[in-house]
Amino acid sequence: MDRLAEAARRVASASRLTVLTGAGVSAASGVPTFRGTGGLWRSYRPEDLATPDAFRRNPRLVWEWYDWRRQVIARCQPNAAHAVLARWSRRPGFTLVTQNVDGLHERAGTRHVIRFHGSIWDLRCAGGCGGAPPTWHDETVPLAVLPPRCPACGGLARPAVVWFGEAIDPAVWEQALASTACDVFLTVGTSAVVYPAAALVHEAKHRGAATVEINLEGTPASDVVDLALQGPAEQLLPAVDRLLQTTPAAGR
Ligand code: BJW
Ligand code: ZN
Repeated sequence: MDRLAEAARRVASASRLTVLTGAGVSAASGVPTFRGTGGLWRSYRPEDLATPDAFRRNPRLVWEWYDWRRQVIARCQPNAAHAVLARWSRRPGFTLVTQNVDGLHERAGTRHVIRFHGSIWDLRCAGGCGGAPPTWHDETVPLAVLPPRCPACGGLARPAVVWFGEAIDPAVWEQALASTACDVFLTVGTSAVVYPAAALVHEAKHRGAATVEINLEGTPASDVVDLALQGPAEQLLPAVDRLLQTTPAAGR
């Protein structure tokens, strides 16, 4: 059986399907990935900007990066990969864990989304003053003032995202971990190098899930999963979805 048919067979027979996505899912929408061609902004690596230290040193520089990304994302539309996952999210037992902060899964209508690294559209008080809501939503592009300020204390606001060295929100971590108790765990468009997100596929396998990867190229996860498919998510997911229509099914 070819790999696409095998993926379709596994997805069709899963009562509990969990999908982990990364930046590659949004690449066809025009959202730059972090690593690889076009992954750099003004020659900074994400590891140099997405950190509390970088923000302490130069909040304006970090906010310029986020403001630029917000402007890019605001012009992007969900692609065929997002659309397939949105359709699958109507199945009972479906969970989507995304490392992406762009909100494109939600814009495609996906249900049961766990935002592992937060949202680029949410802000919070960098000083944690307690006077403002824990996070607030702001889709203004470009932002009127850089860096933006906390409405309660006037101190710096920051993106409500998870930076290197920061812990995943414990409630989010619990939900993501619970989602690894599934029949099929599908990882799509992630380089699988950033932890703890990259640990989820190992956990799913440990718990007995069949594991499948869709990615343009091989990743550290490719050696772990039961089935690895190489190619663009925006083509392979629709191809799997089309095969599902003809695969004797469970759970659809
Ligand atoms: C396509 C495609 C197409 C393209 N179709 N595919 C050494 C070992 C292990 C861990 C560590 C270590 N040293 C440090 C750490 C910890 C660190 C870490 O993992 N670092 C690694 C880089 C080594 N992790 C952390 O710090 C985490 N926190 C933590 O560990 O806390 C501990 C703690 C506990 C208790 C208290 C306190 C602390 C936090 C990690 C946060 C990551 N944050 C970011 C930024 C989020 C906000 C923002 O967006 O600005 O998350 S970094 C960035 O990487 C972002 C992404 O979500 C994440 C993953 O990237 P992703 O999605 O995989 O993108 P790419 O670009 O890497 O890959 C795209 C892939 O798509 C490629 O493979 C392409 O081939 C493919 N592709 N087009 C299909 N069309
Ligand atoms: Zn404040």
